[in-house]
Amino acid sequence: MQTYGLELIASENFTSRAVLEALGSCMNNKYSEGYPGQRYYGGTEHVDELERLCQKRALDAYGLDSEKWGVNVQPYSGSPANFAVYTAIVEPHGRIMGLDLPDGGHLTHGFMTEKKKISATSIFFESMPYKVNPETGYIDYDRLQENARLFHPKLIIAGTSCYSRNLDYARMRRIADENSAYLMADMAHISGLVAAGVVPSPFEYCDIVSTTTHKTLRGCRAGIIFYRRGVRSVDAKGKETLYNLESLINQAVFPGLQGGPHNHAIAGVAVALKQAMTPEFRAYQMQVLVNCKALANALINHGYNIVTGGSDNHLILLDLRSKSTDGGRAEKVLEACAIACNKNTCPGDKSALRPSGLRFGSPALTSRGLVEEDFRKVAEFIHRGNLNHKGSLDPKATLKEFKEALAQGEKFQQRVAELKAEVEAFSGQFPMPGLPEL
Ligand code: DSN
Repeated sequence: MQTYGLELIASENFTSRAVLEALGSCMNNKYSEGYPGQRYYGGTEHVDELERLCQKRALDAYGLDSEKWGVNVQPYSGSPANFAVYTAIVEPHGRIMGLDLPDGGHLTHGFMTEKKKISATSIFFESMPYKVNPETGYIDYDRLQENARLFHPKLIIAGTSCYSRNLDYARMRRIADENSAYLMADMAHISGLVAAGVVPSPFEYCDIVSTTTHKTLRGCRAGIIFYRRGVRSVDAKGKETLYNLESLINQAVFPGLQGGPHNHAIAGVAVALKQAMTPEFRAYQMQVLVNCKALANALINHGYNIVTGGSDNHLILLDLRSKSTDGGRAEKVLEACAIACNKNTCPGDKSALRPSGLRFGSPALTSRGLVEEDFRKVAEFIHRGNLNHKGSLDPKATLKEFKEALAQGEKFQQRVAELKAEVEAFSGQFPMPGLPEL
C-alpha cells in the first residue's frame, strides 16, 4: 500500500534507509535511565556518546546557541513531550491555553468537550482553548488576547495539527508577556520546514519548543523538547531573572514520566537531524511547499473550497460543506481508491462526530519525488474519487451504513476498481525511500 498508493496524510512521511537502520540497531538492547554521564546502569559509554551527539545535532539543526538553549532528546514522542513540559512548569490544575482540537489544535493542547475532559492535559491541568475565526479560518488572536487577560494562563501553546497558515509568534509572545505566561511552540508538524528555514521559526519568540521527529522532519517516531537557558527577564533596576527550565524539564521527562530512553530511536533521530542539515533537505522542504500550493490550486480549480483559501505550509484543509458528502465518507471512498488522507473538522463545524473536511499534506509524496505537475495529477485523482456522491448514496446514512452501501454498489465498485488501478500504476512509478537497494 505504501508503494502502490498516494500517501497524503499530513503528519506522515517516508524516512530514509539510514534512519531505519539506526532504529533497527543494537541500540534497542540497552537500558540507560538517567542522562549522559549520570546513568543508573553500567556499560552506557556508547549510549552517552550517542545522546550527546543527538543533542548537539538538534541544536545545530535549528541554529541554536548552547548558551541560550538546551535540549532533551528522550521523550518517546510528541504527546509525552508535551505532557512533560506541562508537568515541569504548570502546577497541577494550573492553566494552559492551546488551539482547540476542532479548530486545528492537538489533543495534548488541553482538549476537552463540553461534556467530558478527554486529554489528560485537560484532566490534570485547567484548559481554556482559543479558536479560529469561523468565517476566515485564521486564528482569532484578538479573542485569545481578551481571554488570556481573564484566564491568566501559566502557559500558552503555539502549535497546530491542522492549520495551513504560519503562526504569529510575535503576537503570541506579547500576549504571553502580558500575563507573565510561558510561550511554548509545538512545532511537530512543521519542524522539518523550520529546520530548512522555509517557514518562520518559533525559536525567536518562545521559551520552550517541542516537536515530534517523524513528520516533516522525516526521522523516526520520537519527541524532542528544547528549552531556554540564561536570562529570562530584566527588571527596571536591571536585576536579572534566570530561566529555571533545564532541571524542571529534564526531571519531568526522567524520572518524572519516563523510564529508560529508547536509544534506538535517539540513534534514528540523530541520523535524521544530520540529514536535515544538508542542502538536499532544504530543497526537499521548498518542494514540499510548492507541491502543497500546486495541490491546493488544482483542487480549487476543480471547484473545491480550501479553508483560509490556501496554504503557507505542507497541508491544506478541504471544506466539503458545499458538497453532498463529509470528511468521513470522502476519506472512506478515497481509501478504497488507494488514496490515504484523513477526515478533519472545519472551522464552525457543529459536530466533531461528522467532520466536514479532509486534510491533505504534501511531505510524504514529495519524499517520493513528486513535483507540482504530479500533484496536479493527484488532485485529479482526488476529484475523480468523486467526493460528491449525489444521488447514489443517502447523505443521511451513518458511516457504517455508508460503508455497507459502498460495498454493495456494483457501479461504484467498478469505478473504484478502475481508479484504484490507475492510482496504483501512477504511484508505483515513484521510488520509495527506505527500501533496501535492489
Ligand atoms: N496525530 C498527529 C496528526 O495527525 O496530526 C499529530 O500528533
